[in-house]
Amino acid sequence: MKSKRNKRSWAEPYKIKMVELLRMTTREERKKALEYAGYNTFLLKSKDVYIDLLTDSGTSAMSDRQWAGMMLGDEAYAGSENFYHFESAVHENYGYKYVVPTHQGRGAENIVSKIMIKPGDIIPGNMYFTTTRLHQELAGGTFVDIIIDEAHDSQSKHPFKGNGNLTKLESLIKIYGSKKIPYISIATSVNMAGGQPISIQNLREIRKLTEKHDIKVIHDMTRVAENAWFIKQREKGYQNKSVKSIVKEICSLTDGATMSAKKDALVNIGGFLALNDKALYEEASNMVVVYEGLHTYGGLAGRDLEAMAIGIGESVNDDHIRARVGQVEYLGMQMLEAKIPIVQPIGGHGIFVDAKRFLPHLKQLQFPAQALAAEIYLDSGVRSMERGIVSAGRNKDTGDHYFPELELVRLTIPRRVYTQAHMDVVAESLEEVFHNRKKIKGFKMVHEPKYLRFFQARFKKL
Ligand code: PM9
Repeated sequence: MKSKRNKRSWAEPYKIKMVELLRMTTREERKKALEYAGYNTFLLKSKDVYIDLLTDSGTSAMSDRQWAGMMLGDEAYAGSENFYHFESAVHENYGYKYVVPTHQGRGAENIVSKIMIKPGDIIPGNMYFTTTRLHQELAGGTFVDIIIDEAHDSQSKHPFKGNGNLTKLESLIKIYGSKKIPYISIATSVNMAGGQPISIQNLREIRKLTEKHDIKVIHDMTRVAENAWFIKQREKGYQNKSVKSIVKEICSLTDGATMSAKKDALVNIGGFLALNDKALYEEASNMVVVYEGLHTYGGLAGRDLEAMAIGIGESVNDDHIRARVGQVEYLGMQMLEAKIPIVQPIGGHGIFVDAKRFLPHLKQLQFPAQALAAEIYLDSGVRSMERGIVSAGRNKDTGDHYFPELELVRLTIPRRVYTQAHMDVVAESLEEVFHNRKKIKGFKMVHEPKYLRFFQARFKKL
């Protein structure tokens, strides 16, 4: 047996105080559940799911401190004590000057799009995200992808596949002029690319170029701490810096941010819009009363704001992030050992299976990732999510499907929820499905909602 003397595991910096019991199902029950759900994992009942890797959004386990904070909820309509704790947490950990709470990330996206985008505007960004792009479009804008080409290639091992391509950005500025570009939308840990980070160096270069043209940088900081961890691992000069200081440096290179606190910030509900510009903040804090609630609660209860304030602090702790990303890597390594095609490098919040390579016998319009997600659920009760042609939706002007290069199934790991043994079960299931892959049939879409179709679309087996 190989010696373990020099090995150090990523083990969790917490222990379990309370458990939630799960229901195990039979294959026959799962077959029926899939039919009921129109083969869309979003439409399954969670009681029918064994290991839920649909999303890392709002699915984290809160700490005892966060639960204790919930009991300190000051449920005043205006000026709740918890709002001020939350505001201080944003100042201390992210450094933005002003903040407006929202019920979740898309609430912030709605407000920032409404106050900054005019019809006809162009919003460059490092790969689209579903809700972000939709709000930009609803405000009259058009999103244009400026991420580096490597991000669209599941097998490229580029260490910073979230980087923006400066040449693409410069040419957009040349074509449209800076007056038509209200801001550039920069995500940390780019979700649709597989949870891939952007480097500080690239962010600095983007900052320099956009400053020259008086264009703002709005940061989608939903998974900023995971991005900071990869910077610490991969970028020269950052090995001895804390995740907290790297997070703050990232934020300092941007003018404002939208945040879905349901991810990195370890809460089940919550988000915010942060801004450095006072006039924009005034507009946002006025707009929030139309869509979310007063600017000191933004659609959240006082107790939610308190949990978010505490979660923000916990999220930038190095030990927390080491274990969080370590668990994702643990699952990814098992997939690689089994020769299952996944996006590489392994990302921060989940394993993204390349459905085009997994099911080469299916055409993209037969929805391979949707079919694969259904098959994984059928095999083991593990719920995952399609991140391919269904998620990409249709071009708002032509009505045609987008055909994204990446046709992926996302196995998203909730934070502080599952154990190493759960990860083993997931890997074993994927191996089994991979072994039987040739038998998997494609789908046709039989119900297609107008907005964000992946949430509610229904399918039939071909
Ligand atoms: N992301 C996710 O599962 C939940 C909804 S979409 C399936 O990945 C980014 C990068 C996100 C994100 C949500 C939002 C929206 C914005 N940016 O869900 O509205 O990953 O809190 O945030 C989801 P909310």
